[in-house]
Parts: sequence; structure tokens; C-alpha cells
Amino acid sequence: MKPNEEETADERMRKMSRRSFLWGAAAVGATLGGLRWLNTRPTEDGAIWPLRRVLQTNEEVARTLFSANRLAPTFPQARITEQRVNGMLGLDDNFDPQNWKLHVEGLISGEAVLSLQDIKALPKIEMTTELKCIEGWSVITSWAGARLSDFAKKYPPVARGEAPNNFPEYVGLSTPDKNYYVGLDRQSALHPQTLLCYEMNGEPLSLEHGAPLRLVIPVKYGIKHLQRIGTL
Ligand SMILES: Nc1nc2c(c(=O)[nH]1)N[C@H]1C(S)=C(S)[C@@H](COP(=O)(O)O)O[C@H]1N2
Ligand SMILES: [Mo]
Repeated sequence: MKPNEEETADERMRKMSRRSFLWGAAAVGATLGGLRWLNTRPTEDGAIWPLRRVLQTNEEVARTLFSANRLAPTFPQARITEQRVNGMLGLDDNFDPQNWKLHVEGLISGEAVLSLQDIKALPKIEMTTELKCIEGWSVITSWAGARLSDFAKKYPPVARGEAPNNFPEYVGLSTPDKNYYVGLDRQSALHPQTLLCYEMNGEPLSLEHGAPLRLVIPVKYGIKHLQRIGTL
């Protein structure tokens, strides 16, 4: 390299680092300004509104990914994968499935205490679908159970507003010990692939997968597939 070329390169580097220093200073300023701006915003539903918008955007992304208007893909039985055990919150060891009951609240008839036979009396639906965990893995599983929408027809909840959109806006489900719970929007709850499942890959549901009854909702991530439903 000739000395003058070296100079040029040197000079260019100096300019570049001066420029990136200026950009860096601007970025730090913008961040501090941004934080100050964030902290002075009013709140919406208990969250600073720009953060609330991010939550809303995340929910919208999830809704478009798994549209409740469409069916989640189904697979031939040959595609069933090796199963994984994940998430044991609310699945305490000294649980006796023989004494299990499903407690249902908010019905027109008041409350109901149901047995597994009551669930099995509803039309039996079988489907092979994918469970996607937000941790980045997924499994394909064959399920059997009753549609939550068929359940709601037989055990109608207290109406909110005018028919036909008078189904409660949200449904909550929890484990018998209340240590794990999920909330479902109306559209996902009444989706035809949302099942109260008692069989997995042709066998009665095992304790480690949520026996005697679990939720399977392929339009949502695994996190919503509540195992061991105690209260609805
Ligand atoms: N009761 C209960 N249900 C649960 C969880 C949990 O921790 N407790 N974890 C959820 C998560 S994050 C996933 S991915 C699925 C995993 O279901 P599987 O173990 O049957 O594959 O269960 C869901 N249901
Ligand atoms: Mo998960």
C-alpha cells in the first residue's frame, strides 16, 4: 500500500467512527428520551398505552397465525410423532382420578358437577393435530374428546346480551388446585377443533398428559392446552 492510500483509509475510518459515535449518541439520547416519554404516557387497562399496543399487536399476530375462523391442519395417523411431557403446573402427585369431578360455573342452570361419563355422553370427535409449544418444539398427536361447543349446547352458559352473539366473551378453565389456568376468547372456545379430551393416540389420557380430562385447542399454542381440567 502506498502511504497516501493508507492515509485515505485511515481518514475514512476516522470519519466512519466519528459518524457512528454521533449515531450512537443520538440513539442513546433517543432511548433516554423514549423512556422518559413512555413513563409519562397515560395507562390503558393498567398498562402504559404504548406497551398495551404491543400486547395488542402480539395478540393480533397470534390470532392471524391461528385464525379461529379456519381449521388448523390435520394429519394422517402415520404422522403421529413421539410425545413429549411438558408443563406440570397444577398436576400435583397425590391426585386420585377416580374422585375427579368437573365443576362448571356460570350456567343458566347455575352450577354443575359432572363426571367423565357426562363428557363421554357428548358426540365423540377424533382428530390428529399439531401441538406447538412457544419454546419452539411441536408434536403431532391423535386426540379424542367432546367439542367444547357441543358441551356449551348441552350445558348453556348464562347469556350476555343479544342472541346469537350472547355467549360469554371469555371462558376460564383451571386445574383442580387452581395452580394453572387459561382464558379463551369466545371464538376460540367455540371453534370446532376445541375439544375436551379424554383419549390420546388411541389410549385413555395418561396422568402426565392431564388425565382424566384436558383441553386441546389447535388454533392456540400449547400453553393454552390446559391439562387436568377441574373447573370451567
Ligand atoms: N395443568 C397444566 N397444563 C398445561 C401446562 C402446565 O404446566 N400445567 N403446560 C402447557 C404447555 S406450555 C404445553 S406446551 C402443553 C404440553 O402438553 P403435553 O405435555 O401433553 O405435550 O401443556 C400445557 N398445559
Ligand atoms: Mo408450552
